[in-house]
Amino acid sequence: MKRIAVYIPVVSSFVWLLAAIQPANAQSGLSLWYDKPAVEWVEALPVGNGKIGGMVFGRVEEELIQLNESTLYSGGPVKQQINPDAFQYLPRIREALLKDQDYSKANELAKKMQGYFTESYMPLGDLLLKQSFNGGVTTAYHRELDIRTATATTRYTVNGVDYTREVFCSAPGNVMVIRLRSSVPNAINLSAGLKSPLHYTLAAKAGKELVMSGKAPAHVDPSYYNPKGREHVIYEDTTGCNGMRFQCRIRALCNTGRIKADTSGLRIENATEVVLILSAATSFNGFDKCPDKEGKNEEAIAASFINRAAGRSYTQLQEEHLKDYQRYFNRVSFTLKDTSNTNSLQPVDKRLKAYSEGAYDPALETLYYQYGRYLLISSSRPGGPPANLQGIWNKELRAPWSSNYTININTQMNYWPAESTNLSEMHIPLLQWLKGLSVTGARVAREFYHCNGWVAHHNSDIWGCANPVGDLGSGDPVWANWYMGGNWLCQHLWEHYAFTRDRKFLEEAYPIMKQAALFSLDWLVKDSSGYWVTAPSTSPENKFRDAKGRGQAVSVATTMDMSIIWDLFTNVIEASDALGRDQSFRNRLAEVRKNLYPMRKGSNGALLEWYKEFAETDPQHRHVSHLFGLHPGRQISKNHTPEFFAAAKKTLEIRGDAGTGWSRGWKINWWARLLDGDHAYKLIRQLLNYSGADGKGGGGTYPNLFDAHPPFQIDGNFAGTAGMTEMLLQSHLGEVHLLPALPSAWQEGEIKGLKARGGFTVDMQWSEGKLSKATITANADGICKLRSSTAFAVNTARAKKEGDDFVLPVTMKKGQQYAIHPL
Ligand code: FUC
Repeated sequence: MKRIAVYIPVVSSFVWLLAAIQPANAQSGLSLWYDKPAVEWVEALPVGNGKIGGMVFGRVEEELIQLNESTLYSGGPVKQQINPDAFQYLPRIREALLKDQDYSKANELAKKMQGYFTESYMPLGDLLLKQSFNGGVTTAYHRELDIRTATATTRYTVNGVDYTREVFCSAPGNVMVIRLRSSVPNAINLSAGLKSPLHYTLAAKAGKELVMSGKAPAHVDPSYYNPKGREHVIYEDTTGCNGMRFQCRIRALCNTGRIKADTSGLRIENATEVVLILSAATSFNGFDKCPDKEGKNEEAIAASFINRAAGRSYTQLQEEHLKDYQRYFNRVSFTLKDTSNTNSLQPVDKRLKAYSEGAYDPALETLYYQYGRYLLISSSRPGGPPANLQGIWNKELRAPWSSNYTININTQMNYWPAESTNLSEMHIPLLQWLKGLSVTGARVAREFYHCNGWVAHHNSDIWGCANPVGDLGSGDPVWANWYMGGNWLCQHLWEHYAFTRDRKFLEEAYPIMKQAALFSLDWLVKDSSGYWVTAPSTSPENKFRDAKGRGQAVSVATTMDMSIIWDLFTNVIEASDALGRDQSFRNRLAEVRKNLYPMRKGSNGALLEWYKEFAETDPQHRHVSHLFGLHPGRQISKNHTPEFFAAAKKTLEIRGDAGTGWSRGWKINWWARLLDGDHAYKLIRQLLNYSGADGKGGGGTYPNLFDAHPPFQIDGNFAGTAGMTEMLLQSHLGEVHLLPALPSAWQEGEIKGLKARGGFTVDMQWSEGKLSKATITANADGICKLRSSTAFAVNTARAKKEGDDFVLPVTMKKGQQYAIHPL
């Protein structure tokens, strides 16, 4: 008979225990804790090492850890020559747009220029841990994710025995480690099983290991694409490349008790402490290798990881993990004065709910901030693929939007906090992946458009899909036919250099940026007034009304296209200057840049999204693509383009504060760039709107603090962290602007370890809403132009008044540190 579990939470003693072991310099309150196990996936707690991802439910008798492996995708290398006729439509679409202004025709022609859809990110499977307690009642239940140690812990008491389960994913160890302990000897009776929604078989090894070997499908259709008369998950590809192999192994180690293994799983009896080590690997061998025929030996890889880890003690594995993780995590601390001091006595889901109803909880804001950094360290590690739409955490075979790379905003958004919050290394997977994308993108540029350079459209995957998707004509051009994915991603190459001043990196990145610029030079055409324009052109994923009132997507020179090209050319010009190469090419870009179709204001004072002042079909649309120049671009600013700065503000006022999770996240960044801290703060509250476990509360945040589009998308988490940083420090205009958008809600606080472009590290304190102390450290030689609304001095030099602010250029040498004294 099934008993009903009663969960009696334990709060205080555990919270104080944590406080006692806290490292001296770390921020406190960095734990997500709950008094009940997770029922829904968005209540489970994520752990990860960039390779293995786990969602820990914290259940008592039937623990579930849903598993992922970051390279496990359906499909294989992008197919070539999929639409060799596409280029023939380019002159026709241009004629329809530039001569006839026939947008319907342009839309139909755009469809003829599509390729196949991308592939999908796959779940690896489930780890099930069954423990029997002979019907005992559970008390003192507590589960948490401590983001200072990147460890998920579940504790409870049954029949007078205290049980503890700890889970972490070690990046240096390449494994997930689970330790189970009981307070009374020999009280652990456990079975561990693996299963997967993919094709798989199980085998037992050496009496203590369970091995799951499987195969990913050769193709999976996106969840939103369900043409009749065909399978949507296909395992056999008759045209050449079958899907990826994978393997997941789990081994049990214990000093006392007995372990048995067969194909039904591992069984452990009468143990006091059990350590389970889990490894996983796939045959993925790069974007251009068939993972079946030319795949890596996943079995050897998974075995080597588990063998290495099994040769170490739990303490050694834990130390190795902490040393690695904390090297990154501890670089930044962020505290806000919190006068309540009682919030952390509530579980996080209850706090979030109260917060979204208006409660004061600054520690939840700083927890959310650091959670974004935690998620990036856990989902994006050098050597692995970039974090996808769900980071690395996905349970669905046909995940929303294939859990791939949506590069018309979402993938870029994932990486906004990477440099500014001192996690530059975590940016590397994206930058590496771009190399492959530029190769597939060059093929697409040639095949689809007969252009030089490389191009990518709105969607991609681990295979570097670069073509417009849509299954040869079934995609809506409002998303499928957008040409700026590669150009925008190149901004990340430049930003990595801007923050790190790593010249060697820039030398390698420059050709990729240059090739994107070459595509753009070929892609631009002159309009009748002599401006360089893009045609066809879309503004993701919004439509305008044509003369007959019909919603249309395809037109000419959308503001986003022109802003992204302006940004790319500017970055290439600055890169060429920094490297001292390609003078004539950079001059050519500068010439073309002067004549790019300019930004314009509409009759309502807002920035125009399209070439003409069309009516919008959805004035509150979640995408506000035409504000690219405000953020993440640098074309619109208060001091350099005040007119467009005002127009951008008007645009956001009209768009409103609502939206999907990621849209709210972007708005934090925009309001920060508009130097309006209070409005940015309003959007933080919008982003931390409690969506509920079912997402019915709308855009915002799930009980496990994952971003809710809804459904779950990780981008909003990253945009939230980036946006809060942007409120405290900006450096995109050749200056280091301290506290540019401090909200009145954050009267007193401290942040340490932020990074600014130019290679600077910044620590700041403020009270009564004003800068009270700061230091700046140079990690490269250069001039640091400081800007603050508070008067300040560095040594004997006083900052000069400039507009509303005080500014002071400081010449710095690598390694030098200066104290900034507010006056
Ligand atoms: C774009 C957005 C959607 C969603 C999807 C992954 O299509 O418009 O809101 O974020 O990407």
